[in-house]
Amino acid sequence: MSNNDPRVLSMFNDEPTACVVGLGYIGLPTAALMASRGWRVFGVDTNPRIVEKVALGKVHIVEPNLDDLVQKVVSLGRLRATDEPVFADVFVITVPTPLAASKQPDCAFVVSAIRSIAPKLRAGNLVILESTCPVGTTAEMSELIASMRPDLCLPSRSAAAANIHVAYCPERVLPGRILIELQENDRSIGGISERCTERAVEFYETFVKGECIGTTAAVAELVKLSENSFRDLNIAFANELSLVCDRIGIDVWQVIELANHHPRVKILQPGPGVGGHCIAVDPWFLVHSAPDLTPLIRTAREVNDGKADYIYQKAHHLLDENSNERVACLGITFKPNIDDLRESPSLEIAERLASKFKSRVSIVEPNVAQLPSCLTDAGAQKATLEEALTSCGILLLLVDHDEFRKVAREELVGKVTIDTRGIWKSPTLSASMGRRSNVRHFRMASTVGSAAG
Ligand code: SAJ
Repeated sequence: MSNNDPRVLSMFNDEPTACVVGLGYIGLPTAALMASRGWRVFGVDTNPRIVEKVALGKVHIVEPNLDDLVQKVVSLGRLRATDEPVFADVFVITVPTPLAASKQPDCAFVVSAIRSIAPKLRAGNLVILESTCPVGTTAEMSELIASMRPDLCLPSRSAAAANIHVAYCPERVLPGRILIELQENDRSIGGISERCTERAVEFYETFVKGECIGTTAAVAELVKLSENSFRDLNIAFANELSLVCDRIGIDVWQVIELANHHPRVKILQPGPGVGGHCIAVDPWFLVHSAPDLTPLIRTAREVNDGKADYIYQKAHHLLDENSNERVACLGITFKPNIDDLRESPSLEIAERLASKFKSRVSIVEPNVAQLPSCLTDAGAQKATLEEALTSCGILLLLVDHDEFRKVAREELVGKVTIDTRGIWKSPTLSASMGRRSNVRHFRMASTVGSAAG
């Protein structure tokens, strides 16, 4: 059945309503998209500033085209922001599941979201959990609702008699492409019972163009953890390779580029570590579920975290060696061209340098209006790219923002650089054969992401 097909929506009722709990990076785009596809949506958040903003048709996150869509659906009255759940046909939970200091998953927000919707549930409702969770959480949430609402029948008690449907469907969208991927990506949709899966698949087919694939809740939970752990492992391989190349003085990007000419090899890119709220976090959920069986997944996390420390030590050494020079940290977000600082290894490196070297540290971050206080309190200064290129002898490239890619190589002459993303690297041998004398214009401090030339 095609997307936005009236027959699909009519499976719910004439004007189906949904309550999306958690208006963050996933919840707000999901709520806005659903509102544009025939749903009357209530977006719920416990943060009054977010509710206030969305109620005015504004957004609190940077994501292409989201501002226009939210403005449109709010002005049409299809999306309303509120601070507590209302009665609806479908409830979608999109709250964060952070990692506790002990590296254990913290599902407190999910539990409190479920507690907040439980009083509003009515027979026939569908409850969907999208937050990344340890395996078994969806079933536990079904049981939590059962304990709070003995008047309802939950599928974890009786699949046949259930009058509330509960399912898990992880989000898998990439920041920067969220509105596109929300519609186009395939979805793994796992109910507590077969009937729950069917209902949830019907729901997603109202706004997803990708394939909606039914499974069980536990499988869908593990699929999500596996996807992000797989990517973390692959990035860890690239990061480990970059350390080996640094020690023996070989350009890691040239190695990767050439290895990737093999038809069955696709090595990812090294960097200053892995950030974001997903890949840097989710593998620990798997490790937590079976610590004795997951040495590879744990080690990948440690390798990626260790890369940030390695870069910090390199920069520290350079600042010690060049005691009259200042360092510019270029980029502090967790990946390029976004404003998201969550779990950012670049921010961690900049913060450690700032606490040690104070005003010798400048920060260039075009996507963030105000530097976090951990940097300013330590004495680091915000600078424009031009200012940094003029006043800093050491350049620490941490994020491959478009602005940094455009820096002319002549601007780097005489600077000491650590290019953790390989954007200022020399051309590969084959590409540079005819112009090898042009390759080495500036002093590279490290082959961790730089060409020795
Ligand atoms: N990174 C590298 N080298 C690479 C690729 C990425 O160092 O070759 C780093 C990035 O710089 C960044 C981190 O990894 O610090 C994560 O970036 P990402 O682009 O790989 O992923 P996220 O965190 O933006 O989104 C991931 C995606 N998951 C997968 O690709 C398996 C996305 O599809 C998920 O929806 C998202 O996690 C999530 O919400 O779970």
